[in-house]
Amino acid sequence: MEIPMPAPVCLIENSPAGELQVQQEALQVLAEIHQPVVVVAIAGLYRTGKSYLMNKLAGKRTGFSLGSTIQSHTKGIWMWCLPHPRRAGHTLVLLDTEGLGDVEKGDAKNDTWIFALAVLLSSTLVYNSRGTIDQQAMDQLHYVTELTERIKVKPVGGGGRQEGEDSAEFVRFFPAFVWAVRDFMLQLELDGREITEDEYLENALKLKPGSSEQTKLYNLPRECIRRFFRARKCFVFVPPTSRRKMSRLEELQEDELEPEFREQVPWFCRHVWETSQPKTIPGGHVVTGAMLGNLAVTYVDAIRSGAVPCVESAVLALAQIENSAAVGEAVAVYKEQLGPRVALPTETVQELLELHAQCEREALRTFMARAFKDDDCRFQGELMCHLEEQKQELCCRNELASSERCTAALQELWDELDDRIGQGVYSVPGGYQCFLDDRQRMVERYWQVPAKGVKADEVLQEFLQSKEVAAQSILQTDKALTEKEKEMAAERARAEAAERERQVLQQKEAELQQKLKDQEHSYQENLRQLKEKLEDERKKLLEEQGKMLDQKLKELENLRKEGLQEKAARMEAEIQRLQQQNKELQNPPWIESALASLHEGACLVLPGIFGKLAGRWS
Ligand SMILES: Nc1nc2c(ncn2[C@@H]2O[C@H](COP(=O)(O)OP(=O)(O)O)[C@@H](O)[C@H]2O)c(=O)[nH]1
Ligand SMILES: [Mg+2]
Repeated sequence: MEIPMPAPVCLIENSPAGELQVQQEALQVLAEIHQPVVVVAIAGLYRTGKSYLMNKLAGKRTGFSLGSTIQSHTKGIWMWCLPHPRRAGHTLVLLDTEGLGDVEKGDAKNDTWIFALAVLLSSTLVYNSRGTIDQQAMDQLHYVTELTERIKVKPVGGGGRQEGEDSAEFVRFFPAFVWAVRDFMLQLELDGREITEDEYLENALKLKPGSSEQTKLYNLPRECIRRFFRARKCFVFVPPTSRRKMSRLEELQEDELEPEFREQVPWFCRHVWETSQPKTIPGGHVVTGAMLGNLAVTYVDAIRSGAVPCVESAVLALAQIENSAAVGEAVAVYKEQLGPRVALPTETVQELLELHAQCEREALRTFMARAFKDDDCRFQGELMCHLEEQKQELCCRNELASSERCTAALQELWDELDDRIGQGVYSVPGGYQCFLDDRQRMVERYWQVPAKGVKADEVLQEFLQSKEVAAQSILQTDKALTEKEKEMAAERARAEAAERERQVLQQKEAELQQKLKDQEHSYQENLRQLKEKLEDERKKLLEEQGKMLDQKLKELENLRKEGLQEKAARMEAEIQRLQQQNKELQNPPWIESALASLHEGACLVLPGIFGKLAGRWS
């Protein structure tokens, strides 16, 4: 799928009046993107070459407009969606922040929010600065230290969480961090030894021992970056051209750029394209373009209402939207699957139920792939209900098709007898027996009509019953029979009718039993797929926890190396808490409760399982 997006649009406006607003045009673009998105955001002071670098990531010469152009620009977050250059089936979403720290462009009080939103919405965050990573560059990163007040993980009243407990979880869902240092003129050296860019960054992030106010201030941004961002990377760039030509940068040909710069840019782009992950929410569910739009709306709504955006609440809100859409999509898949396969009437109910089961399995699979955090199985229950309705309707249609075919066949066969009745063929002595023989032949021919479906017996019974008056009249006028014989013949006719009736009832009862039994199959399929999904979710969580644990262990080691015992002790406590959580993940209570919820819901929708399972569960 190619998104026709020739130029970036504003996603979140930071108006001069100090209001944040998600832009409809951008939302419409996102709503059409059903692929997973890899979201790369860039932040940093204005006029540090961010937009220029983002255009490189887009693989375009122009796009995000550069600060040097006269046109006035909306502050906020700009967005450009492109087919991902390295990941088939993914969309690359570039988010450029406009005007961070630019007081001339209006109110700067929302800048920290813009930065927080860039963090919340991206899977890779590029922090862009100029010169060297010095104290000034660190001071400008106050945006990072302020994140603890700008992002909440758990909703308020989330059960007495301790100070710092929330930010300890940032690393679970924060983007990868890339520091781009522009106009870097120094040698990459440390104590006379050549170092890599990453070593340069890590060295700049070293903490100082001690507890003076000054040391605390020095350490804070460094600590935050180390604690919040698991993957860190650094790229340095020389100035792209001479100062004289800088304002015409966009117009310059490649070969007019500084050769070293021309080498550095592709390294950076390659890294971002190849290592940036699809955006996920906590729990590991992958975010599509449409979901990204909803997330932006949820976060901005929270900020506008004066609250601090909360990740778990946003995930829950998103889950409502997605799960509801997943029900719709699953029902559509059911119909789509059924459409070409179904040829009504089917020979037996069994055949129809098997067809239903196949389509149901696919529908459930679709639902499971899209839904998440349906902890109480409300949406799965809803789907179950819809599919049960679909099945009922399918059965009705099947019966109707069968009835119509059988009635038509009988009518056609009967026409012949009707003609003969009209011609008085049976109004002779011995005519009744003759009629019975003809009728018997007609019934035999009826049995040979193919594909009559499930209503064959019932329709025949009703049909013969409707013709009984005519039969009795032939019987009564048959002069070859005595009164006594007529009585006996009438009695036989009644007995035969009763026997047919009994058989039809028996058949109906058997079908009913079969349908109920089929609900048990339906439930088992629901249960099987839910179990699979829950297990999958558990594994994803374990994986997420594992990565978090790795990061914290690494950080612990660093802290010990740097001789920061107190901080190391705190990190150890965090690690212990994580390990405890990991243990609980061996057999998490939410699995049990989700399965119980499913059963509860199923009992309401599928009475067929009720009798069987009630005893087992209560
Ligand atoms: N010195 C320098 N200027 C740059 C660099 N990249 C772009 N510029 C110029 O800096 C100005 C601002 O660039 P822009 O990308 O709009 O910066 P932004 O405000 O951070 O998005 C423009 O005139 C660019 O041509 C760079 O690496 N070094
Ligand atoms: Mg810009």
